[in-house]
Amino acid sequence: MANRKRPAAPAKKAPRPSSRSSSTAVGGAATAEIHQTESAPDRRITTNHGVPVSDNQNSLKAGPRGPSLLEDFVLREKIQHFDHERIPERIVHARGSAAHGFFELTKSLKKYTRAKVLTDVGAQTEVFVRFSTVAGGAGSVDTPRDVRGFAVKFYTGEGNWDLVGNNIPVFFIQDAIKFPDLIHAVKMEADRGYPQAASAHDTFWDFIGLMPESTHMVMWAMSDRAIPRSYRMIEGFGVNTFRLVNDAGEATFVKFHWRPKLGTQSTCWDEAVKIAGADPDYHRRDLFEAIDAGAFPEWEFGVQLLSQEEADALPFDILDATKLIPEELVPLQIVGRLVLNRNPDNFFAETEQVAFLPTNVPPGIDFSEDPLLQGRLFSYQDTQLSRLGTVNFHQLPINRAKGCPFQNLQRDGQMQTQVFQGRANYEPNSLAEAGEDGGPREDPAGGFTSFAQPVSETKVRLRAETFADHYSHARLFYLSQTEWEQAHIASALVFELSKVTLVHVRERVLANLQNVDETLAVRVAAGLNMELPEPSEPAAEPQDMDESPALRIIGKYVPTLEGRMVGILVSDGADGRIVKALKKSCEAEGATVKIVAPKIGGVTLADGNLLPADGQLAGTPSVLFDAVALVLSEVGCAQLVNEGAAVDFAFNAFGHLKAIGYTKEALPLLEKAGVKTDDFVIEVTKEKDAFVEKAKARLWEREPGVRPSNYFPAA
Ligand code: HDE
Repeated sequence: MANRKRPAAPAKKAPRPSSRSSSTAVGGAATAEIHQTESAPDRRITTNHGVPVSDNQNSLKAGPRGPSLLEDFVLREKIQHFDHERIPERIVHARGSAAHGFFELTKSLKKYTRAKVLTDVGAQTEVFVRFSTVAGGAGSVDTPRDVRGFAVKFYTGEGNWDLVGNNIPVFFIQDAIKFPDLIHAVKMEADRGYPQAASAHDTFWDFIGLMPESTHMVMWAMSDRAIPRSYRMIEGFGVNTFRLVNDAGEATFVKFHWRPKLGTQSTCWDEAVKIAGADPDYHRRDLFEAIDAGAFPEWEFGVQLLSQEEADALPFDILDATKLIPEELVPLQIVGRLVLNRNPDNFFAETEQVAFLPTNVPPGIDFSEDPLLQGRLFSYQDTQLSRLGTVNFHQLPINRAKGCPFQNLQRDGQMQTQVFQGRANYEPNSLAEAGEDGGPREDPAGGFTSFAQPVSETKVRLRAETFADHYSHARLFYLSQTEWEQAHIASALVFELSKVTLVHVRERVLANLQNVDETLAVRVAAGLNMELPEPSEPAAEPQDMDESPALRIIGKYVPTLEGRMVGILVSDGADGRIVKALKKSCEAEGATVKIVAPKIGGVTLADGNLLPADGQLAGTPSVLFDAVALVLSEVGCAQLVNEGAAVDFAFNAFGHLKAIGYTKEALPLLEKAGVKTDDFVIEVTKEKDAFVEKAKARLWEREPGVRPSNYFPAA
């Protein structure tokens, strides 16, 4: 036969060849040998309509070298289905990762709500949680400077409750009508199609400068909150103000919070940029691997509760999503916990098709009049129709209500999967009187009711006077930060504005920043080497508020190795006893330890044993670890001293303020990398494991020495 070319050799563990002769083509002609698998009758491939498929390797052709035949329904169906595999990605929050788990209530909120998910202490409610970035497309990297979505679907016994929040408690805009403008401005620019997943460009900062209400959120977006270390280490916030409504119909305002058990932790900006190259799936992999290894991420669930009177007494409007309620004014009460303990089985079916709707609330949880929230109440249902293509998207397994079968008289529509019985598709009906099933009915007592908020106003297109203060909370946030965090905000602003080509846009932002804090504006102007323009005229004079330490990360940082990753760089001839001791003590503190070696096959230790590597040096840089140790032999170090990846390994770990453990043989490499000895650069021996304590934190005091520009001029 003409075509005798063999396909690639099957993998080692290839299944047995088919019992059907693989050298007999359709029509009986001999053809190339193919790799086929034999199937049990109940595991055989069929078409989508159930016809068993005999050959999944060859299309139907007029002879082995002839044209393909139109009648090959097996080929056509397979290719056509493939052609339609993608659905429109989310217009925002396109890139995300998700997991299953449960929510458990630890303290009843019965006084405030009749929602059982918040009153039944000890009860576990199934959840599906999707984390995301906002600006980039579905295929973008995990570590840009961006807000992170934190969307939780609670499958409660009274219907799904979707708490669709972010890792930042406020938002850029006050009114939903500005959302398309905001998103157009931040996404890639319309003519050139870049930058992807980056706010550092003209149109974003143009919009921000012209929308002073965005200043508070900008402070957060420029802070380290926007470059998290892991999805497992972000806080979550419901952002908008909601209401809880109790059995008596009384309402209490509520803000929802998630607090990570592993502590809130971020990366350095330089590190985040390098991680994007080293592992674009950094957060996705981190979440998946942690859950896979049984290290289930956990959050505390907290609420801030306040009555109408307490809300009225605050010097800002709780309906304005650009404001937060400082915990020092209204304390956070921890009332539950969230545990993620199962990875999705299928990314598309679950993570991609999950549809969150802020309108999904069980009886006892209600909305506020926040004009941003009000717009969201329309948007999400609408976007699901365009993304998932049918009003029946709620029937997809990941979206379907669980533990409370839904029933109503809505019928038909594309992709209807329910097969309804009987004639009752309307009500009222009296079919029951004839012995037929009359269908479900409304439940005035148990059903969802809206809080009876009195409304009697003139129709207007106006922003409330109480929304006019755009700077007090931005100032509160900035001044509540530690000096390190303030420096990071200033340098993030310098970085972003340095990518802005329009000088007048930079000037406008500088003019606005002066209403936040004069020293911040001076620093940013110095970083841009620009004159500080006149301050802009604020719509309302900014007020000084009491600092809120709860808004810091560094101040709240939990020193722990729990959920962290330690990398040990080894060379041939290294002392295996030190590696073993280090590994043991780091793992005892909850860390995952990875061995990095010049070659993936590993190294031969001083005692002659082979130590296999988890990562090869060039592909496993130190940015992927929270702390590193260099356990080298003299010869090994001499080889690595001229290896760029090894020098970068040490240089970056130092620059990213991490603890570095070293054997004295590794000193020449540290020297080459410009690593200076400080409290966090410590010798490791088989007896000394002081490194482990240091590995739990970063040495912020090192930063002015490695990135002095962040600290100039001093505040
Ligand atoms: Fe969203 N947002 N949003 N958003 N949002 C969407 O719905 C929208 C806002 C948030 O993992 C979309 O299913 C409007 C605030 C998250 O699937 C869309 C406004 C907060 C996710 C939409 C906002 C969020 C979305 C796109 C201003 C924090 C991802 C895809 C009025 C509380 C959910 C989708 C997931 C997704 C609209 C503002 C959080 C277009 C109109 C404020 C976490 O409907």
